[in-house]
Amino acid sequence: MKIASAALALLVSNALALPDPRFDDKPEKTAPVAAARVPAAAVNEADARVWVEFEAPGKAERQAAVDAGVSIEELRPGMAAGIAAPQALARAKAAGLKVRAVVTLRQRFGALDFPPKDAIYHNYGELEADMRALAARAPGLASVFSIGKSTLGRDLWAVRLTKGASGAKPGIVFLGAHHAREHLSTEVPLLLAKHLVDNRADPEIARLLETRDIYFVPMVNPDGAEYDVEGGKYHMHRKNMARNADGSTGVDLNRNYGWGWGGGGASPDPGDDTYRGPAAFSEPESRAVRAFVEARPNLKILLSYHTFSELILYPWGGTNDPIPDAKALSAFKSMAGEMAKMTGYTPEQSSDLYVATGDTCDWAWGEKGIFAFTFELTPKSMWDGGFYPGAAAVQKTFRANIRPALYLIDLADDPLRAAKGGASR
Ligand code: 0X9
Ligand code: ZN
Repeated sequence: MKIASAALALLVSNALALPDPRFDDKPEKTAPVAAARVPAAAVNEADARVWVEFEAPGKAERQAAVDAGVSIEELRPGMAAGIAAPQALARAKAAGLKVRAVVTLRQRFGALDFPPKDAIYHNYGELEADMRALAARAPGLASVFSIGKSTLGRDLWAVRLTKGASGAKPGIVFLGAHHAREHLSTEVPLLLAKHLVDNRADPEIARLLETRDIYFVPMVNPDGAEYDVEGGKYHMHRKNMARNADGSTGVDLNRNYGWGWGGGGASPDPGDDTYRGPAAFSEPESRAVRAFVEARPNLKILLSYHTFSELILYPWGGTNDPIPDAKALSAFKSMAGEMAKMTGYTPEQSSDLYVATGDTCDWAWGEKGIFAFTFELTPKSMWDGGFYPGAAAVQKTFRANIRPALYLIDLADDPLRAAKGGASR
């Protein structure tokens, strides 16, 4: 699509945009189906990024790589590996990293393809259809609305589950797909929303639906997610589809939030996979999440799903310091520990993985006092499928994540309860 017609389509779709949803005490009205379609993503086809493996006996080496602009994807004993633009690789080498292997992404991953073997995963259109179907079969409980527009003008769809008036109810939000290629992170919140609706007669779920205000935004980065499966091939794309000043594509939305923005582990180089953007909240997607959160002061807990590595992370991620509030820290640790027992995932402070500034959870906790977690879902490693673990991973990962989700929804009335020894009643 030529620029002029793409811009026109964007204007048309923006003209049809709904007003920002405001916090109120009634279920959202499900948004009408928009007439305009968004333009197909246009991107430079040449991909110069490489897969790089280097010695990493400790966190210092991981941090040096992240600071050089490498996006770390794989940890093995004494080693780490990830994706680097050519300039990030050069910086990593200059920083003294002992590089053991460098191969092109295509050499490393081959020609991966989404459909038909992975057709169970939802693309953007299927996601919207399923969310609408969910709202249609649960009137008075489920509603679908847009929290804003993506860079290319796609609606950022949310589903809200709550029974009856909701103004005073404590809230929780589950986010997916800040990172384009992390498709499982869309499936889990979508399937969780369906699970709650389909099991609304279950006494425990009925109680939560009556007493909590529950939101799901399964695809925060629809432009990137759509591009990642464009043409029936996986593109290993992480960022959104912003066109950067130097002609490169994309901002890392999990480096674009406004708490500690611009510090370590978030690249200033637009070509890097961890590019933080030209300013905090420069991107419509992160701004939409901010506006959504700010309009709902009842939100007490946020869970941002990512893949992969099977980790449960809590703030801070932008500094090695622990959060200063000892009681809150004890609650974070206890919640992460409980959910680790339920899933087999590893609980740790985000920065134990590596220090990276501008992520969703540091902002949500630092700015808003929301108990915010990052889940790195299955698989455990690149050898088990990495970002593309196949169809079988969907149900398995969703099932593993039901109990932690219910646990957090329950705790939303008072997350500090966790510090006092658990959420059981
Ligand atoms: O780097 C990220 O954004 C997350 N990992 S991912 O492989 N999904 O990209 C981890 C974020 C954890 N937060 C910090 N370390 N700040
Ligand atoms: Zn991620």
